[in-house]
Amino acid sequence: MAGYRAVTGMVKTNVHDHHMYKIRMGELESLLRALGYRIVERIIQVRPKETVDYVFGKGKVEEIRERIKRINPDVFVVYNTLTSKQKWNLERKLGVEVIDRYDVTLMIFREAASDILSKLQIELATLEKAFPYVKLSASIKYKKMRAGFRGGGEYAYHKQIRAIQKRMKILRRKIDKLSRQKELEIMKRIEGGARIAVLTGYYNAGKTSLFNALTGFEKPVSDMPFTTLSSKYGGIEGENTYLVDTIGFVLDLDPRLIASFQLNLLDITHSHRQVLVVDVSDKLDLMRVKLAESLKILSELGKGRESLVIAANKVDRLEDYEYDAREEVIREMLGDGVPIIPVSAKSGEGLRELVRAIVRAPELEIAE
Ligand SMILES: Nc1nc2c(ncn2[C@@H]2O[C@H](COP(=O)(O)OP(=O)(O)OP(=O)(O)O)[C@@H](O)[C@H]2O)c(=O)[nH]1
Ligand SMILES: [Mg+2]
Repeated sequence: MAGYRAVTGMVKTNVHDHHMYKIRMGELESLLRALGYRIVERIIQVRPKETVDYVFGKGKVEEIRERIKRINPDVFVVYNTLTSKQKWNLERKLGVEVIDRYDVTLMIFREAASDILSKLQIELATLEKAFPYVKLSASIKYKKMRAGFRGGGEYAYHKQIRAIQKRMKILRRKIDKLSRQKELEIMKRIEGGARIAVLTGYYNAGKTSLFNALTGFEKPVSDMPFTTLSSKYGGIEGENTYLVDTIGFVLDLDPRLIASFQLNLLDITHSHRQVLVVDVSDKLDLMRVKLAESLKILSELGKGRESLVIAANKVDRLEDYEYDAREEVIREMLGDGVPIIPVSAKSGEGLRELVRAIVRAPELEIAE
């Protein structure tokens, strides 16, 4: 995909937001760059509400059309989540493929998937996302055909829809079976008396790097987003604790993605301790949003602060005073009682303290 050009766009509905939208857009653009796209233009409209037909307002769509015509990109990527109707209308109006943030995430997942389970989940998520759009476009085409010649289109339309439905059903069944197996394995480990500590956090935070440093494994680590899709398990030497490396989060995570990757989140649900890996070398604002969203996801999965440990990773990239400023922000957001351990998976700094915080018995915490 190298050399492909993308224009990005966003309808910003919060008129008071003068800064955060740039950070969010920047994150989307770095995902696109990881896929090999060059960002050639960014179009923002400030509008209290998205429009039902085009997301953007009518006048703005005309302006976008002119700009797209001049730039001639390969794709127009919209930050906002698009309905099938909005995607269809925009594509007709602009004459270019239009995708949203969720599509971009799925594209990256597809590139990263190497195991069977991840591949099945991505195929299902992609089909579920595409299905309403396929239905809409097929029905529009079918209606047009019927107006012209009657018949013909209907058969092909139903056949295509049925084929997709059948495939989704097969995928769901396979994933269900694997989920049950996985849940049994998790329960077996717990019943064996092991304590489960899960490494969680944003993609590229350094979860796998820490996992490797603590377990002695050599699982793949890279700058590419979502290097890890399915969980990895390993013991911490000398401790009755299983460490689990999990799939990363992404900003404004789509609920459909969470639903499709439920299985991967089972590890968090069943864990005794959650180690939230925070990349403290991120810009302060970005770190703050990521942390807030991570805490929200963890609490939605039923995990509170009492079992949380913060691994403030990549301290090797910071001066001491820079780290202190970040720790202060984290402390402000979490309140007292949650251990914040400065670590570097790269230099090994703080790893011993991290292990101590991970294996500490919950009874002791209450007494402290
Ligand atoms: N400087 C520095 N770089 C680090 C550190 N830990 C991880 N990295 C780098 O950060 C990038 C991401 O590391 P990973 O361990 O793959 O991150 P992850 O959280 O597992 O990412 P996903 O699997 O994509 O969710 C890699 O380029 C690592 O080399 C650290 O302590 N210091
Ligand atoms: Mg990883």
